[in-house]
Amino acid sequence: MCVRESKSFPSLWIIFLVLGLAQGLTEIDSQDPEDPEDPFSSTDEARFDWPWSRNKTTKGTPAGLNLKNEYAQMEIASFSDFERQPCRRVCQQGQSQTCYYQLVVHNYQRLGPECQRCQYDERACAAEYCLYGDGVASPVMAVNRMIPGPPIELCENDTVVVDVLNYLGEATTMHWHGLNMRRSPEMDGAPFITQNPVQPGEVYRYEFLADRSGSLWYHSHMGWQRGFGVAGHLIIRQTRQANQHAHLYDYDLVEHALMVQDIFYDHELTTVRNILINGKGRNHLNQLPDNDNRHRYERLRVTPGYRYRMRVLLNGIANCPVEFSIEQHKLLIISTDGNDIEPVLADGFFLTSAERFDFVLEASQVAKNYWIRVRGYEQCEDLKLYQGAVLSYRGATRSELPQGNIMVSPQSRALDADNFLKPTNISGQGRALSAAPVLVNDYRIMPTIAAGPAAFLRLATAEKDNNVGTVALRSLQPVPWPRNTKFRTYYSSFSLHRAPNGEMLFQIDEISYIPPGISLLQGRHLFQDDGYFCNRSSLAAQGRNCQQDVCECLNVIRMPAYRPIEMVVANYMVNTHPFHVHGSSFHLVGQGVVGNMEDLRNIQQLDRQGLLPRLPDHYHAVLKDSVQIPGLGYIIVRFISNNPGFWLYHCHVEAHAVQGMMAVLKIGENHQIKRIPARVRC
Ligand SMILES: *[C@@H]1O[C@H](CO)[C@@H](O)[C@H](O)[C@H]1NC(C)=O
Ligand SMILES: *[C@@H]1O[C@H](CO)[C@@H](O)[C@H](O)[C@H]1NC(C)=O
Ligand SMILES: *[C@@H]1O[C@H](CO)[C@@H](O)[C@H](O)[C@H]1NC(C)=O
Ligand SMILES: *[C@@H]1O[C@H](CO)[C@@H](O)[C@H](O)[C@H]1NC(C)=O
Ligand SMILES: [Cu+2]
Repeated sequence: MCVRESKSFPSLWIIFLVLGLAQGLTEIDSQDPEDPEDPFSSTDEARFDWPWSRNKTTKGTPAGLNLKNEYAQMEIASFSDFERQPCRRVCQQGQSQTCYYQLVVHNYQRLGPECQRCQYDERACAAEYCLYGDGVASPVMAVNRMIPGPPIELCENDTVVVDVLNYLGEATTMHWHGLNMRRSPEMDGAPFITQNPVQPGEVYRYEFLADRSGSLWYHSHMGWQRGFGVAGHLIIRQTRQANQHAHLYDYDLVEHALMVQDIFYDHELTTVRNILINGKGRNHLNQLPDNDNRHRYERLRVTPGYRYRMRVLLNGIANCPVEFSIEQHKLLIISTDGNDIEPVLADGFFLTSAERFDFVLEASQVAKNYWIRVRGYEQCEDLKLYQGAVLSYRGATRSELPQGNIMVSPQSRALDADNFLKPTNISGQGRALSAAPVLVNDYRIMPTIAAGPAAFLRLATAEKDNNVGTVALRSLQPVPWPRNTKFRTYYSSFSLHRAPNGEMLFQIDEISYIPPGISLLQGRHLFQDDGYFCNRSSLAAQGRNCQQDVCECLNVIRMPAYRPIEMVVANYMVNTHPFHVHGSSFHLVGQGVVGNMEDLRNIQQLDRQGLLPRLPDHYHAVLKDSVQIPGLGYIIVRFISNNPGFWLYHCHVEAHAVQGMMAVLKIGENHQIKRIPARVRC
């Protein structure tokens, strides 16, 4: 009998990989930017029908690919960047496809031997799979020799089949951030929750329906792998008719998708070293001016007169939220976390780890090169980290960099400019949100502002500037629950506990998370009596005082299925945390700063006093999957628990999650959760 979650792959794969590398080298896309396939020479007729620049999808389409096992016979060129993947197409109603990908996750080197030519010739960098980074050599983990990993582009309703080949020396899983895996909870990629990790030398097949559109992403959910490079874009497009923002832009190019990420050197995890944009950026250690030609920046090219949809995601590892802006350009923000919003014209926006914003840029300025600017906050602000990329107009000198430095003054924050989209109170920042209760160091001193819906409406026009808080964004769709719905409220907390031995423990509900030994989804019959689980109330019932003791266990919060659920999540810490749950997107109906809470009873007390206002239903509260909890503040999120299963709930700062800031939402009873058949492969 052989019952296995994943199958080993023979050493043949290694040969394939080597062949693939060789082929990749001979097939280098030596496309000159000026050749006839140049995106920027596309004619006006093509402009609406074909949103992508490099129209090559007709080549290399495998014919008659019916049997799933035939996937493995596919051309090994698919190891690379999926540029010719047949699912990369203009989406048409009713023409869904099955899309196959191979993601090889492997150890690699930033500024490795592939980078020899790149040091002298910028164009050589991409072609030879050189990961130039900031020009500092370091071991990394890549996907198909790329960081970020190859973008996956497909259409809503496509079936996605991804073989993840684990060439690392450690176990891995892949999470599809933004997909709720309603039909296939076992494909969520949460280690020991929805699957057992994929061991080194094994291949695991993920298979799921792309049942929504938007800017999503994939990333490893094991340890720090996401921070070393195992992450990429997952872009799911709609038909033009279904796309409510289609009229706002002319192009939607994958080369305008940016991943911002903070990095470490040499797997040394105590200090953030730099922020990169699509894996590139200035090296701040060498003291060269920002516009010195020896720096390698990501370059986004645009043609004057056109409007471009751009997608930005923050793969944040340390506690390093960032602000994003483009010199001399306004950004029309149209979507967040893959969900369309009423457009907001802004000078920039602010991202916490895992958040995404899509915006439209109109190439309406003088044709030259402009800085795309990213500035780090919290830990990255302490280290004065910032990064640039280049917005390069057709007609500007191609090899040149914008004049001047990336930041006009590294000390002055763009946040102080008008019209910035930002979350409530970036820690340490004074005037983020005028409507929230004023920060005080003692929770009993309460603000005098009126609570209630009116308070929120003032967000959009805060007294001194026009900054808009994330909570003030409006979804295009109304909320999915009827009027006057009664929500069941769960109070939860993010906190830091100093253990008697001095160890700092990051916690949810004052519990440090310990993963189970058997994946909960598959092994749930083994946990029938719940004796293996804990939560805040079960520990309290046992007389445990988690404010004094160190509570470390498998924190499972039970929620009934198919009910309106509300979570009020308080942050006892001064620094912010990105909140993320798997299995459900949520509507953000409240976000604010209240001061030092220290105990969940205090936030419950504030709520009873009506001091934690919720947006009214008619507001169309924004739909998200990741959001920042302000320092000494809270968020209120709502969703319908219509996806029974075991779903991770955690901080999206890796350093915090790894140290215990994680819990599980068990939605529904065992019998309501999908039975997961064992996958037998002999
Ligand atoms: C791209 O390919 C599609 C489908 O083959 C074709 O209809 C379209 O004209 C092509 N566009 C360009 C700009 O070549
Ligand atoms: C996907 O399926 C949904 C529901 O069946 C439908 O409304 C939508 O138009 C489909 N999208 C595409 C691109 O076919
Ligand atoms: C935001 O937080 C900082 C420190 O946590 C505080 O000094 C500041 O006053 C707060 N701002 C608001 C508007 O509450
Ligand atoms: C806490 O755990 C106990 C025992 O497992 C369980 O009965 C209870 O429903 C849990 N409470 C919550 C809110 O999850
Ligand atoms: Cu955190």
